[in-house]
Amino acid sequence: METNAKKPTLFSGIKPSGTLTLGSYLGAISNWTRYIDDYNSILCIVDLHTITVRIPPAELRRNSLTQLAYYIACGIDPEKCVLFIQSHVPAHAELAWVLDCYTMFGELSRMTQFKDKSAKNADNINAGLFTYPVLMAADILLYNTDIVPVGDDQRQHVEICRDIATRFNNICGETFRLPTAVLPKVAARVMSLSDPTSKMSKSETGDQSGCIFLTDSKDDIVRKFRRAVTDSEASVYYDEENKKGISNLMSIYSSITGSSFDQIANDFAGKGYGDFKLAVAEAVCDRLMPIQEKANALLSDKAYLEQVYSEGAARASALARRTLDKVYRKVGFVAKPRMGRMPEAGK
Ligand code: AQP
Repeated sequence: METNAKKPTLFSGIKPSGTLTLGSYLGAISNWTRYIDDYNSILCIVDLHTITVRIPPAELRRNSLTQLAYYIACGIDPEKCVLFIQSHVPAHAELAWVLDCYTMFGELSRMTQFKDKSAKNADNINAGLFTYPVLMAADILLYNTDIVPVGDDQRQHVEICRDIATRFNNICGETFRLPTAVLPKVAARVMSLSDPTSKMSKSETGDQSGCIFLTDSKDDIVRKFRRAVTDSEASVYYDEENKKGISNLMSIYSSITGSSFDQIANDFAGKGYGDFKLAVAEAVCDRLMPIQEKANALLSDKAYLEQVYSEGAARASALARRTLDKVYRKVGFVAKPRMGRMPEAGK
């Protein structure tokens, strides 16, 4: 896909830290597909971010390719966007270093995700976990991004990206466009079905009964929704404070079917929670089963996936290089010699 100067730019990505969840799908991926025709869409598998938490190498490789197949199966057409794997474009890590020098220790210390992940990984509070938002700022700023469609948990990271960009622009002169986070109207934070006070997360290793994975079988999906934690009132209406479980199920159902909360309450008036849970499960299965089938077919065609991520990396590299060169000039680095003019090794 050639980028079109008249269209605004969208950037987003997901860590291949596990199997994609209904949260990743409703909070991010399904939103990307809404914008793909009207934006230059730069979509990424952010593997560099993933190693802030320990993950076996074979698992990371497998997750990355599976995620690519699922992006495409969910409707991310590689002909309509730039689709690539983050580590294939070195400009991300290069810009992150420069931006590290324009980011304050104090502002990184306030990041909610850093505090959460540090608490969960007390034996591995590494510097990458701390500077994660700077790499994310580099991801976004490299492409002159206008919008970043993300779930609610990533809103703070887009805000710090704006702060870093503003600081750099003030010190070095106008360089970066300021991006805006775009959150879905419903299901911006899909909660665990077994504990509706905590977010549905793909790297949750403990009790997985609250998490719908995009690879789950129909039976597993129905079983998980049947067991979803709710209240004892048995009346379907939206109340995020007092009926967290039901409100979460209503958000999921609304996001998939397009029905408003009032409509749902109306449709299920006088029916028990059992009927509603089953309806949500069916809506989710109807959406996910064709995606799974398509993803499995794609995963058996490794050559095609390689072609997609290779072309994506070439396009992303060309776009990112322009911004990185500009940044290097602004901070005062001597222009890089052309490779052809470099002396041969040993001379
Ligand atoms: N439960 C969710 N509800 C709504 N949106 C969600 N997202 C993730 N979970 C939900 C959105 O999907 C994208 C995924 O980003 P990520 O994987 O890079 O990071 P994350 O937000 O930390 O996602 P996870 O699943 O919780 O990953 P782990 O467990 O590895 O930390 C983002 O746009 C996110 O908002």
